[in-house]
Amino acid sequence: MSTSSELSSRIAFDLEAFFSERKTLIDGALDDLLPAESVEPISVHQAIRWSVFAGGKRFRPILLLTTGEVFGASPKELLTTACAFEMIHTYSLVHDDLPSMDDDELRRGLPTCHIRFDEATAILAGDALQTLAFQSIAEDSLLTSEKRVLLISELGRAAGTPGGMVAGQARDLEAESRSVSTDELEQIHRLKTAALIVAAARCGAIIAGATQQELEAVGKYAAHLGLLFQITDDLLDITATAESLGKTPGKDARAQKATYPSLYGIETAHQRAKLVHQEACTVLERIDRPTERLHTIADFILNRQA
Ligand code: GRG
Repeated sequence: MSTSSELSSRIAFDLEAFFSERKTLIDGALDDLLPAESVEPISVHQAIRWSVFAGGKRFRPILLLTTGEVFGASPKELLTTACAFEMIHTYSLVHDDLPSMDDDELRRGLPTCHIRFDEATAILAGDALQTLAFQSIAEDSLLTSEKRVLLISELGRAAGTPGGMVAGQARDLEAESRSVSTDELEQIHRLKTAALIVAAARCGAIIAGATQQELEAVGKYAAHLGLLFQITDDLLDITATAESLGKTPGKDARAQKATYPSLYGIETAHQRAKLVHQEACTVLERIDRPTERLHTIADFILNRQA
C-alpha cells in the first residue's frame, strides 16, 4: 500500500499545473464545438454555455486525455472525444438538477440551468448537449471511421441503459423510498457514476490503439476510480461547504439517501476509499507503459476537496 509520503510526493508533481493546462485545452475545444450564443435558438445556446462554462473539474475529459497519452496518442487526436464526454456529463448534471429529479438550485457555484433559464430550456439544453456529443465524434476527421464507431458505441453504452448512467440514475431514484444493501448501492454507483469514467479511460486508450489486454486493464483501473469518485463524493456531501463544492451539501442526509457514509459510517467509508484507491493503483502494474499520471489522478480523487 502507498505510504502517505509517497502519496504526497506524487501529488506534489505539479498536479495543479497539469490539470489547469488540460482544462484550458478542453475549454478552448468546447468553445469551438458548442453553438455560439448569437445563433438561434439563442436561449438554448445560452443555457448550454451557461452550464458547460459554469466551472467543473473536467475530470472525465482529463482522464481521457491522460489515458490516451499514456498509450501514445496526441492531445489533438483525443480532444474532440474528450469534449464529448464533458458534454454528456454536463447534460446529466443539468437533467439531474431538474425539479423532477434532484431538484437543486446550485451547481458549479451558480444557479442551476432551470433556475437561470427555465425548465423547458434546461431540458432542451441537456438534450442538445447529448446529441452534440455523438455528432462531434462522428464528424471528427482526425480519427478513422472505424475508431469513431467504436467510440460512439462505448459512449452510448456508458451513458445509456441497461449498462450505463441512465440505468444508474433510474435505479437510484427508485431506491430512494426504501432501504438499500451495500451491494446494491455499489451496483447503482457503478452504473450512475463509474460507467462514464470507465468509458472515458477506455476511449482514450482506443484512440491510441491500445491492445485488448491494455484496454481491459485500463477499464478495471477506471472502474475502481469511478467507485472511489463516488465514495469521496458522498463524504464531501457531509464534510464540505457549498462554497467549496459549488453545489448544495447535505442533500443526501436530508433525503435519507443510502450513501457510503450512511451505510458504513464515515470512518469505514474513508477506509473503503483508501482500499479502492490502492486497488486502482495495483491494476496499473499490469500496464507496461508510463502510468505515473494515472496514479496521480487516483491520488487526486482520493484527496479531492471539491
Ligand atoms: C440525468 C441521466 C441522468 C443522470 C444523472 C450526474 C448524475 C447522473 C447525477 C448527479 C448526482 C451525483 C452527485 C452523482 C455522483 C457523481 C457525480 C456525477 C458528481 C458530479 O461530477 P463532478 O464532481 O462535477 O465531476 P463537476 O462539476 O466538477 O464536473
